[in-house]
Amino acid sequence: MRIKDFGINEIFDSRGNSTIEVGIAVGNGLAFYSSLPAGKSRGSEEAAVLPFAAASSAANRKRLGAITNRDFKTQRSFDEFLIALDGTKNKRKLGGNVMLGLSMSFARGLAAEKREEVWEFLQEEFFGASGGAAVWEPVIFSNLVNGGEHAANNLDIQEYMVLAGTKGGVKSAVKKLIAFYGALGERLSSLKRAANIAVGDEGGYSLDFKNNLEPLAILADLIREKKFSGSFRLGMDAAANGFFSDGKYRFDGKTVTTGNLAAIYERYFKKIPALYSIEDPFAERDVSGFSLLSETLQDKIVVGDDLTVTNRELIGKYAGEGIIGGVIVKPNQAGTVTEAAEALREARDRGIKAIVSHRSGETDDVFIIHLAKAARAYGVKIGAPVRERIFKFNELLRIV
Ligand code: 2PG
Ligand code: MG
Repeated sequence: MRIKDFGINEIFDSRGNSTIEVGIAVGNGLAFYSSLPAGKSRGSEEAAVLPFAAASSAANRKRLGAITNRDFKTQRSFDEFLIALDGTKNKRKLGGNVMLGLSMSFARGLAAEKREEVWEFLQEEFFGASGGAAVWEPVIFSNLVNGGEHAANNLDIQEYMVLAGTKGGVKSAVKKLIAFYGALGERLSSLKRAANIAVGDEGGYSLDFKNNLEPLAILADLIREKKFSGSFRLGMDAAANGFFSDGKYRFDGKTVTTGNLAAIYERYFKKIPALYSIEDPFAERDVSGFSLLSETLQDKIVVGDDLTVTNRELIGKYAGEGIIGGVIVKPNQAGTVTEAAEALREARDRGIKAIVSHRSGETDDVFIIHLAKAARAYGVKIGAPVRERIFKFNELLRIV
């Protein structure tokens, strides 16, 4: 495919922050657009994000001019060209956001040229014709209580998620999640005597709690009462970079060590049998915590996010050491579609669970759902089933 022209526009994400939309024109009047989400709790090794002004500066447009009027036959060859053109480790020259926008738009263009859905094209390009399993029954990681950097409440833990299985169909899972979200709102407003409950960045409820355990206990009780135990489990994203400093954690108002925190999490898993996964339980630099906790968890998983930043080598390393049983894949941590696909392949080859994820600042772009389907990923992490988050749920309904 040959790119005739490209454009970078300023748009706004779900927090009202500036982000970019990147388009390519490929001739015959055809153009393809992609928009970029933004993280707030970020790993230090994520691909660089250039603000709109720098992304669309004359100097950057000049550098990017090299992609026009050149033939690229595959997604990989286009992405490798971008990576070489940028030439930095963290994509700070062209901007990881600019590169991923071009890369996603290029994938959309190649898929259209082949008259295929984006997921079909990605599957053939990166995951073998069938992508592995014949059916795809992703677990939906839906964040229903928000804390940490995503909310103004007193929770240190960033996300309390319901993990909804889709063996009975995506529609039935989404309907159950929506009903459960409503029931949870009513339960919280009666428990906390609050007529209005604030929501956080990903649509989950964000009022104050007694401690970091209380939301889990409330969720587990409600799952039992609603008789959803067969289809719902629970997960957390601690995003522990956010409450780590000087080698210690600030948790429930106390300063605790890595060992203390591991013991606290172990207690959570014992108390709440429905709890299945915990993401970034320790800061990305505190790898010892990950090994401490994974040793004690048997049929539960520790998931890497800020720890692994959608990087194939890091995923291979930590999966190889047995300290993660799952990994978050966010294309904008990596900066090209090819690198995100490689991260997914690495997870598959290492036998750990991959969960393709949104960011806390989102747009209406649904590319990640196609990537997840192409890879037959274990899960998709897409927020509460409301507001701007619903676009990803609706794309799942359409393509699964
Ligand atoms: C996370 C994400 C998404 P952010 O930590 O997993 O839920 O948050 O996009 O702010 O990094
Ligand atoms: Mg995370």
